[in-house]
Amino acid sequence: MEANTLDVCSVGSITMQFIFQSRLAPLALGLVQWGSCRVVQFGLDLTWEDLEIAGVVRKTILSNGQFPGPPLRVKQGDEVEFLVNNSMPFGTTVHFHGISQQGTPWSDGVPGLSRTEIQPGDQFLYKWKANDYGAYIYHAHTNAQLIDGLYGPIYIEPEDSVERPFHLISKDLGSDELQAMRDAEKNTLPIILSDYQRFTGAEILQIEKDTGIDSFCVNSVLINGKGSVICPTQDHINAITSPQQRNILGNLTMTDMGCLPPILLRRLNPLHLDKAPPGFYKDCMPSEGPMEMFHVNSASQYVSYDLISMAGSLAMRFSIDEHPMYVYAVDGRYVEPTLVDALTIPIGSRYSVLVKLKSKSDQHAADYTIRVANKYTGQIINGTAVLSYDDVLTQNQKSSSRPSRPYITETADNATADAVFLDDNTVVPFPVVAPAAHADQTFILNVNRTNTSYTWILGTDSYSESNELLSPPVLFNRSSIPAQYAISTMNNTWVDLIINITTSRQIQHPIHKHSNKYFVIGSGVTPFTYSSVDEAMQYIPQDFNLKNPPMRDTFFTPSSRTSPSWLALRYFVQNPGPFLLHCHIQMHHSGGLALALLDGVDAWPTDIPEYQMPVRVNGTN
Ligand SMILES: *[C@@H]1O[C@H](CO)[C@@H](O)[C@H](O)[C@H]1NC(C)=O
Ligand SMILES: *[C@@H]1O[C@H](CO)[C@@H](O)[C@H](O)[C@H]1NC(C)=O
Ligand SMILES: *[C@@H]1O[C@H](CO)[C@@H](O)[C@H](O)[C@H]1NC(C)=O
Ligand SMILES: *[C@@H]1O[C@H](CO)[C@@H](O)[C@H](O)[C@H]1NC(C)=O
Ligand SMILES: *[C@@H]1O[C@H](CO)[C@@H](O)[C@H](O)[C@H]1NC(C)=O
Ligand SMILES: *[C@@H]1O[C@H](CO)[C@@H](O)[C@H](O)[C@H]1NC(C)=O
Ligand SMILES: *[C@@H]1O[C@H](CO)[C@@H](O)[C@H](O)[C@H]1NC(C)=O
Ligand SMILES: *[C@@H]1O[C@H](CO)[C@@H](O)[C@H](O)[C@H]1NC(C)=O
Ligand SMILES: *[C@@H]1O[C@H](CO)[C@@H](O)[C@H](O)[C@H]1NC(C)=O
Ligand SMILES: [Cu+2]
Repeated sequence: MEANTLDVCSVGSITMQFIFQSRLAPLALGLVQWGSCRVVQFGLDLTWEDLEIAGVVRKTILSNGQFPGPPLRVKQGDEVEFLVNNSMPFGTTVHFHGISQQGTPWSDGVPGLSRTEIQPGDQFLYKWKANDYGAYIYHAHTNAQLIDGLYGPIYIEPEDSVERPFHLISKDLGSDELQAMRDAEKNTLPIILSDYQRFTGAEILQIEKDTGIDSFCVNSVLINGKGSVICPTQDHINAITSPQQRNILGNLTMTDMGCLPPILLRRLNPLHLDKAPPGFYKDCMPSEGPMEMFHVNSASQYVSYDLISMAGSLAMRFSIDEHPMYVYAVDGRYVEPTLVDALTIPIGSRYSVLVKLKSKSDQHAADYTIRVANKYTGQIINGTAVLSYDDVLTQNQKSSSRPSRPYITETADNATADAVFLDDNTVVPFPVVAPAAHADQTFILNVNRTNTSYTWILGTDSYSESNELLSPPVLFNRSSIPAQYAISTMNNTWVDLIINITTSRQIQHPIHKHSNKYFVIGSGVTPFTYSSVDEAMQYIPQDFNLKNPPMRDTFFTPSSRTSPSWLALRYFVQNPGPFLLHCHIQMHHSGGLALALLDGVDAWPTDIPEYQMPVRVNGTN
């Protein structure tokens, strides 16, 4: 990072006013242009208010009065100044998911590691550089506040010099069509998939303790914050219950919310079913909310969407009826485009897709249904939105047209024999970057439940809630975190993390790493009984890919349906500081499936800028 540029940027920004942007003023960004360096200023005022979502009124975190939060759009190379004004009655932090925070570990937003919570009435200025292009997301990182609604999309427009992969789609693409793809990318739109519960994060944590029941059952699937609570009949639920679910259920049935009954958790701890409030895993209460609509026009030929999962619990499978998608970027990095009909989004991942639009004469449906369905075994639930062409079909043409044809069913299965699903393991980055052939250090991190249905370990212990309260945070005192919750690495080295799923029947965990991305160099559905990747490669070389592995910040562990399994991640330590590795299922994270990576301990920053301290709005600090 060029210090000069940084200095100029800081000087340039001093006179700027932060703009607290809302949908009403979408172009109002605080912006300073200074030579080649832009400083983008963005303000988020957080409030805790009643909001109706999917027809249910509940306390929700609003960002500048909105849910989900407003989009942040910057250019690669920009300096971002992100001011959070906490007008809520409790502390909070904001994390920038997927942003590497190269040289700015204090802006990573993990309480206890990078900073303390922003107290009610305080402000905090996060500063980071948009080194990498692509789709990201900001979200709360304190307690279970993510599921209370604090999240919003980030898009970093690539520099012009970055090569796009669109020409790989076909040799026959004309320059018109390539230009249409470039234009679509420039106007890319976020589609945030999430799930909704009628209880707040804090309430859910309490219900888990009171009942002994792990929370995995939700009330609604949201698309850009919109959806409904639908209660199918028990007969319908029974009819679509899968053979795999039946196998687990024995003579029981899925609940009226489509969930596995928690009674199956009895072997882990005593349950107090009577303490579960209605709507926690059963007693479905239907309610209606708005449905999200995406308007397109065939004249633009292509449209681009950034598909983002900010679910708390579900694995979202996504498709648009009769519209295959070219997946061209994953987790904010280009890939060789792959044409698919549907894909599954691990919580926290981003998939950028180009969708070829139908010409007017090819539009045989009035509207095309966008389908999102949960792929995890624990619950049958789905949500829908609409892709609607603005080309003026007459009302007559619209009403005589047929419904659109699905690729996926409401249980996330293929609806046709030839529907193509994305295979994450075969996605090739563009351009390919190969990791080092050998790692300097290997950590085998066991994943297992502990003694209750809602507590987990990653490594040797269950990451304690009290680690969020460490003060000063670990960045300022490395010894403040007890040894069992952290591993240490040296700067400028290669590290292997083997996520060892030690028991069968765990759901696929979306494993997220803060700071820079990892290479997904291997996975397998057998027990990992080796001491390193080098050793494993002597026995099971077919389970590894060091040539062109996916580069991700979030990736599913492989299925452990019938046997323990494992996932091998290799990363380069280049950004000294404390960063979290964790499962992005909110209740697994809260239940301890997390570990602090003390990266580059030989080169930790000592000169931490003053702006990391909270700013008091009405005080002197
Ligand atoms: C910041 O928060 C304070 C109190 O928490 C509030 O009075 C003020 O209006 C907020 N500022 C903005 C710009 O929203
Ligand atoms: C269901 O199966 C369990 C044992 O698996 C048995 O104890 C119970 O009686 C059965 N219930 C019914 C209604 O058949
Ligand atoms: C789920 O899918 C079914 C079948 O396509 C549909 O009838 C229902 O409306 C969908 N649910 C939601 C909430 O969109
Ligand atoms: C889904 O795919 C499977 C295997 O590929 C196939 O056997 C099945 O018939 C397909 N389902 C439908 C509805 O076509
Ligand atoms: C996983 O956890 C269960 C329940 O606490 C325990 O019985 C089992 O021994 C653990 N397995 C491993 C491989 O650690
Ligand atoms: C689980 O273990 C922890 C620590 O060993 C203990 O504090 C807790 O009471 C145990 N919970 C149950 C339900 O046994
Ligand atoms: C750092 O934390 C350790 C462990 O809590 C404590 O003993 C030590 O005094 C702390 N150092 C400073 C400078 O605060
Ligand atoms: C990884 O998990 C397997 C069970 O799947 C276990 O046999 C093995 O000992 C574990 N590896 C380590 C290093 O703990
Ligand atoms: C850490 O290592 C990276 C990669 O080699 C290097 O660019 C960086 O300057 C190092 N950081 C420090 C503080 O030495
Ligand atoms: Cu998990």
